[in-house]
Amino acid sequence: MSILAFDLGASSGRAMLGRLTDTKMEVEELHRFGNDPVQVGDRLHWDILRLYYEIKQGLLKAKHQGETLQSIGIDSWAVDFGLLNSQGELLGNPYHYRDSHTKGKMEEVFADIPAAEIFARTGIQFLPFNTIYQLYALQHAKSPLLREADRFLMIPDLLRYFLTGEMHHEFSNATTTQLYNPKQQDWDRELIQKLRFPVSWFGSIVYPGTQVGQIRASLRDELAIPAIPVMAVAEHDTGSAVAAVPAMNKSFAYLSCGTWSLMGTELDEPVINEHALRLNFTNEGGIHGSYRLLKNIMGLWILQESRRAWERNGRRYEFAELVHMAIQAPAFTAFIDPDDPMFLHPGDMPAQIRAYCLQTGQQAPESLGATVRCILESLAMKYRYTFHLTEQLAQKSFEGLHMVGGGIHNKLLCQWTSNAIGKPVWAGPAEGSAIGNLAVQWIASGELSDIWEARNVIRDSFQVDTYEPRHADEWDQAYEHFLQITRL
Ligand code: LRH
Repeated sequence: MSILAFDLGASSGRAMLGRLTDTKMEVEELHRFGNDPVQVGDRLHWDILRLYYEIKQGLLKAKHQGETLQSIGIDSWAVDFGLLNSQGELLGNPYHYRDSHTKGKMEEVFADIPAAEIFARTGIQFLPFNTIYQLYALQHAKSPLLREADRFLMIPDLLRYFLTGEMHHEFSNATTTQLYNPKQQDWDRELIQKLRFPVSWFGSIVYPGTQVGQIRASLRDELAIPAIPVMAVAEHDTGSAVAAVPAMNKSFAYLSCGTWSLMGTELDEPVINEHALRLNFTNEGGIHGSYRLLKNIMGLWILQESRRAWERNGRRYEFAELVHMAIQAPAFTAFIDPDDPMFLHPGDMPAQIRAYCLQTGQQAPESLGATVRCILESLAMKYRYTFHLTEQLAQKSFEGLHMVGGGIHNKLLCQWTSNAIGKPVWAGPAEGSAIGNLAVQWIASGELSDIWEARNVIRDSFQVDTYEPRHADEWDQAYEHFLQITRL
């Protein structure tokens, strides 16, 4: 028997088939597909029906390969959602969290409800695109969607609903809305009411590892497949990625490295205090009641978006080529703060980087190599900064850093991260989210006893590369310069 994980990222998705032997996990990529957002006029949307189509393709490929699926689970990026009418039909195409309609909305909400109160209730970091501000933006724009809407489902909840016909809210993703209260272990209905969002949209919450339906009859007929159980996993991809961190003990730091870089640690309880509020750390729900104390760092998005800009100008570069150019460029000539809001929305990233450098009195990178070098060095520096903040907040000292996710294919970034933090980096597995998704399904079926057995098996099954720090003095000096430039 095998199981299937659908892992949907902000630029691509995949269907990964998992098999468990006595001691090892085996993962096979059955289907991979693009997930390109679609700009329509001023709005940026996800192509949700295409994603559902690709999920069906994954199911068909499993069938054609003769697999008997024990269960399936879906994880995706957080914060985004669909609205459904009273007949259970999707209203419109979900907005992309990088759509500009949330600009300035967070501050408008604070005028009504102070940030400190929102944080005390939810423990979630302030990102302008959190679900709470997206809903507020729709309300503010008097969107007709809100008049018609009867239910609200996060992206994996929505796709799961398409598959099963059942509506549930999965816990890990629900926490990212900034409308969930970890103390009450439920939606914060008071907060929802204060914002005048309909409380009836927010139904009961299910936890990772719960069976939440099976493939509905119409889809079974359409694809000629049997009734496969559908499981709630850590449906927030970062939750699944952290479940797959091959840590040896409870005290570990991780960096989930993809379009976003998510850095932090796993704890039994959320850290909701003034310090966490000031540093803008988050407490996202994880598996088996754990919380991820972490911070979002803009991540490889800046490089992906730069590459798109260069492609628009006529040439598509492979990431390996860009990394090679970065190695040839001189070291530490310009820094950016990757988390400056000017890098959040789609646009001409190389031009934005030049503008940032000029504004901060630096020489702007002109060549591709210098631009890529600036991005990767700045990311490594921001990792160092965030690593220290995580240690402070968690009151722990970490021996090194686990890196998981597709970003670890960028070996230069792994090495520079190790150089920057002055500690070893253990990089792997690259398919963290899919593996964490599979692991939760195996724990639910009893084939793995718990997350620690799962992490041991993951460590034995997948490649993990160690990077030791190099050139410590140069990186220390450059870090001081980075702090001055970015005023962190
Ligand atoms: C990473 C991620 C991250 C969220 C962002 C919207 O894919 O889920 O954890 O903050 O997307």
